[in-house]
Amino acid sequence: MKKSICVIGIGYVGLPTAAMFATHGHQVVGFDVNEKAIDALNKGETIIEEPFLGDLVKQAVEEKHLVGSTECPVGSDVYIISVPTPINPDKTADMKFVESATRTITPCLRPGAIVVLESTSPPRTVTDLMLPILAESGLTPGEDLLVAHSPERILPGKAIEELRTNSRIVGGINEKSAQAVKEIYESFVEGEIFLTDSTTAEMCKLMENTFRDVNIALANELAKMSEEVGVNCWDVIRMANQHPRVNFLDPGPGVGGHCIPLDPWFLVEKCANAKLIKQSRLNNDSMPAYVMDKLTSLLGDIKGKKIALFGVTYKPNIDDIRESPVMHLKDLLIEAGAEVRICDPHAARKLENTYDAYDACDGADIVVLGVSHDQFSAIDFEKMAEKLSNKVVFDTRNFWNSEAVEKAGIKYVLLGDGRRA
Ligand code: SAJ
Repeated sequence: MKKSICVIGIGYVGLPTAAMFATHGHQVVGFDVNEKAIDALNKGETIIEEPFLGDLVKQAVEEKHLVGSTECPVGSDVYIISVPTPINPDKTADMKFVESATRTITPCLRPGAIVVLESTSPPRTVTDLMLPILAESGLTPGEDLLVAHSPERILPGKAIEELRTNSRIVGGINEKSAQAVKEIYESFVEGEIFLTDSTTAEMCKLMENTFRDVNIALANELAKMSEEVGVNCWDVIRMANQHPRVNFLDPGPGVGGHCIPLDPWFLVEKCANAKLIKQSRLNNDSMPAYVMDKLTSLLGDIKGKKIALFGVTYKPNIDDIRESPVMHLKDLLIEAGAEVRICDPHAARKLENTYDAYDACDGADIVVLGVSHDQFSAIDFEKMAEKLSNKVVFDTRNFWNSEAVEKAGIKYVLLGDGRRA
């Protein structure tokens, strides 16, 4: 049945979600305090690089099923909160956006309203933070006000596909709430929808990202240990992964994005037993400094060195630089007095100074591959070699073919390869 839906926060998750509901039979308002995002939305445009999102938003806006607004509509059937949940400098969750979104919608609620929290949040956010505020509406949660947490779990770069095909968790404050929210998402979710309580749903989401973080920490530790004992971690991973019950992730210069580097801290804050989780976070956060140390041992004093930095987004083939470990590495290099030339075809729009691949290499002392964007597979290493003043490449992702690099007369150094260190 057609519903009026208000999506609060039209960022990386809210906008795809709003567009999906709007193209699947519902009337949607995208509400945000960011006027730029709302203006763009009402022109049918997007300020986010995400495959298929632009066309979907354009279609929804042209069909008048999606409008942007800086004011929260009164009396919508459904309110979906998808605002950021950043962390404070002391690594506790900063819940001010969830709190203010909840306060904003409370006076707009009418009997029968449904409220869904999609933002990744610490355990007990729905019960302890949201419900007391929502109850100020005078409605009775679980009866004439249905509330649930249904965490977003889409992979940036594959958001539209995953919104449709992933399974979904709906954690209601009671069964009636969970069932009602399930029926709404069924309009586009093809995966299975699991019903549970809100705190279990919060834990599921946090532990999914924590699982990934802990496993990446293990891969990063393997990379460091491999350099200590003189083996190539990438060989170890390739062969160990042949074991039917082993599946190593990839080491790299650290873990970025707006989710995985943050979410495990929400557990550390709430649970004294989250010890492995905390250590894994620290391991992953140590990677930019570790890469910096490797560069220092390759180049000597970093001061005055020219570094060509290929790829600064938090992962390949997207434009998102939030919490990017390579941006952190860039800051460390600049602090140490290096001149850093960034080449990043995806982030170029967001950064002031970026260079074409070969201009970045002009006179450079080293090329650092930070992120393996597809475009970098087409690099002509002969042409690169002509530009470099010191012919060295440091690959943090095992992306470039060592033979092709070395054939061009460039020394190839690989993170986690103790045979070359
Ligand atoms: N990374 C590695 N090694 C790997 C895999 C990833 O170093 O083997 C790094 C990436 O380079 C990147 C970071 O981890 O810096 C995170 O990238 P990602 O692709 O693992 O995850 P995100 O942050 O883009 O999306 C995650 C997803 N969660 C899981 O896969 C469990 C996604 O499904 C969630 O919806 C999203 O977080 C979120 O919004 O919470």
